Amino acid sequence: MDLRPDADLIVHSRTPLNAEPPLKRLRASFLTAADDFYIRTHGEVPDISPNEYRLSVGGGVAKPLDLSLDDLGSGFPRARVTATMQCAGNRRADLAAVAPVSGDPWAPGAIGTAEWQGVALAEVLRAAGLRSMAGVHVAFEGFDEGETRDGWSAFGASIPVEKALGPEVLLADTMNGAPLRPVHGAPLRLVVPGYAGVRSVKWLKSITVQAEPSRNFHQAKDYKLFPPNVSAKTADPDKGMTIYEMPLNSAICEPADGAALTPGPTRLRGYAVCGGRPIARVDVSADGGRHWRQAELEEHGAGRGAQAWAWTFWNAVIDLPEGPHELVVRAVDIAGQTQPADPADVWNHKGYLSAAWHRVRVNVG
Ligand SMILES: Nc1nc2c(c(=O)[nH]1)N[C@H]1C(S)=C(S)[C@@H](COP(=O)(O)O)O[C@H]1N2
Ligand SMILES: [Mo]
Repeated sequence: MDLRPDADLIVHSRTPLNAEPPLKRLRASFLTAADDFYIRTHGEVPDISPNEYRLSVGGGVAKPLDLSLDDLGSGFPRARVTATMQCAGNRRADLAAVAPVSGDPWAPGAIGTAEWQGVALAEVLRAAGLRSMAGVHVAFEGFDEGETRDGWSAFGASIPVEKALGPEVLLADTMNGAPLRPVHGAPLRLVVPGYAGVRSVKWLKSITVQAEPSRNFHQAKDYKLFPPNVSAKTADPDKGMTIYEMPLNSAICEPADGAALTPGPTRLRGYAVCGGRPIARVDVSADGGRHWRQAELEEHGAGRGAQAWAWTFWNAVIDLPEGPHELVVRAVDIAGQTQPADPADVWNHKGYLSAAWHRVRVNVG
């Protein structure tokens, strides 16, 4: 199988393959290079022959479809979106430092941004004669299977129809102008900008319009947010909040945690992201959050306002005297909402949506 060389990613697990880039490389380019894009899989990467590939569209539609890649290419207009993909477990390591959580201890690298191209999901749903709109869900299944707490099952997820009809939601076949790599979902994956990566089903096999959210393990039993007083033993999956939209978040990518620096002006670089809402401001501190100053927000392509689906890159220069320093970042969105100061305030036993101020300790000497 054509697995990409991943020797230079930080590998959390080999089977299934879960890996993230070092933060310095993540920050190297606004559109994340394929070699630097995090990989999150729940089973084995399926081997799919493009010639035999079929996507089925069924359920509550007037005209069920069975589409080849050629059908998709010739029957629908091309669409594109620049969007950030982020795992619901991004930055989980910060929550694991508060108290034990389940899942891989991702640093802030379970995130990446690409220009995705393909066809709009809405166009395909319309061609299939989507019947009902209100309260309907669009469910997806992938060709991959894996081990879950409930046994062996295919990967699946769903999104509410209102989101599914958004022009930003794509059935994508390319990433930054190149064909999707097998690990990222070739030949066709869903891309749901603003939502947790888990909803962007890779190796897309079927689309089903239905009255309820998917009953697939990953939708119905996993990727739920629980209050801090609920444990793995007491959690009732039906009572957890299904994770769709991602919260406001930010991270310092440079300097690295634990870096040894020389005294003087030091440039901090990082990202800020908010599932759909523009970033209004990024604050940085060199003293653990007692004093703040504003970072410069970098413009890319069409400008920040046009890129609510993509992250915002920021940088700031701070004069650091000798000694240990705690560098901190927090972002503010256009509603004036900001991030919690302390990971303990958002701790949950599954370690999802870790979005407290990001802190990096450096030594200047
Ligand atoms: N079919 C399938 N789709 C999937 C997954 C998977 O294991 N199987 N993982 C999901 C999760 S949890 C995330 S975060 C993203 C990761 O996409 P990437 O590996 O391309 O970065 O894919 C999502 N789509
Ligand atoms: Mo994920």
